[in-house]
Amino acid sequence: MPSTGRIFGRGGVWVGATDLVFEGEWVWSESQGKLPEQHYTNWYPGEPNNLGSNENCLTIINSGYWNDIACSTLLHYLCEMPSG
Ligand SMILES: [Ca+2]
Ligand SMILES: [Ca+2]
Repeated sequence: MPSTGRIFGRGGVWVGATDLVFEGEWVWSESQGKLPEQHYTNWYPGEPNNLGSNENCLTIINSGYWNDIACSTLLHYLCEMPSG
């Protein structure tokens, strides 16, 4: 079984949540479900920190925790598939 570092790479992977519309209000792009009211969260301690007032997109980092980083960062991504 590969380590999460091998799966996610050094910078992590994109998943579809953002607080771009309202700072600090995280929303899944597909379902529009808000975090954490409607969904599990796993932020790294101290995150989301909106570093430089420019971190508005959610990534899963090597440890499996979540981090917010600038949406313009080039990373791999995870896709959501319909169930069934
Ligand atoms: Ca932000
Ligand atoms: Ca961050």
